[in-house]
Amino acid sequence: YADEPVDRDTVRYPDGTVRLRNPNIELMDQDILYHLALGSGSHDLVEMFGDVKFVCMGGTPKRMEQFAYTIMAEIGHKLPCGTTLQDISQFSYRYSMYKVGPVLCISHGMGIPSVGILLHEVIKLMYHAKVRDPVFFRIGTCGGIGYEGGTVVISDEAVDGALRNVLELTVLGKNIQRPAKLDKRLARELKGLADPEDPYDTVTGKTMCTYDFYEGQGRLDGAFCDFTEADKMEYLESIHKSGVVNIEMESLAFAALTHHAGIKAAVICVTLLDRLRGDQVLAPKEVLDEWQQRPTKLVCRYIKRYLQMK
Ligand code: R2B
Ligand code: URA
Repeated sequence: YADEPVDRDTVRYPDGTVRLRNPNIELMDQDILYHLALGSGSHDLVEMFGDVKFVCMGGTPKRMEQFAYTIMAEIGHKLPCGTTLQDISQFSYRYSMYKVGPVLCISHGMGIPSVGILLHEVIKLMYHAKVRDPVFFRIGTCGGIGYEGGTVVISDEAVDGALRNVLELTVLGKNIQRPAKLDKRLARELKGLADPEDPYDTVTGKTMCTYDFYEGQGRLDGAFCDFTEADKMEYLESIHKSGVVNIEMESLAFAALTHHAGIKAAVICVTLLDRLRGDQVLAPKEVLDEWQQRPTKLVCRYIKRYLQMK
């Protein structure tokens, strides 16, 4: 497919397992996945994670725990009698991780650095566990550009605050860029699972990813603001014209690092407000909670379809 990441086959082994683009790892006696509280020496990672097929990430530990219980009910996964789901990364005190059969549910915190550190370790986890062809999803929240609160947005590409389709990072004092590509076919398949009966819209478009929630997203309501409302609107209207449909804070790293690893990935977020109309998240908590279930439903449908097809 024209949309497939060009280097997926050079990045993975022929059996679909993740090949690490780092020769150092296999030379190490053991690899400690510090922020996950796991290690290749201390845990049998193949035994624990070898059957994983889907990795679902979202910002908060609570939401990912809820997602784990939802997907458990949806796919009919049973826990041993009298047990509850355990947070596998509990003692990292950083991220939370729940495993429900082939689905791994992990919280990623806020922002590119947080999701970036996690992705390094989860991609290595996939390698150590010999997971084949994993699919990664980010289920999140965002600000809509021209879409009211409660709209589901599937990203077809991620751009930074200057509309560049790359993740830039400083390595050994030099700036390097990695293409922030998402799997367009997966995005189309997800869009195809939106139910016309859903009482909200599901749209596809370009996602802007910023390093900040306030000034970085053109908000007037942070602790600091050195621009006018007219400047803000001019910027938001201009990115809207360039095809940006939403703004959030992780998609650039999520797209760039999964693409670099040859892993299929999608980002599905619900808008909490229309940024063309305001800055503050005003919807009541119960409404926000219901909205946040919406991207989850799409991902559940995708996973169920896949498991039924097996
Ligand atoms: C969406 O929501 C968070 C900020 O409120 C951030 O993690 C994001 O991408
Ligand atoms: N998350 C963001 O990053 N921005 C918003 O406006 C809402 C949620």
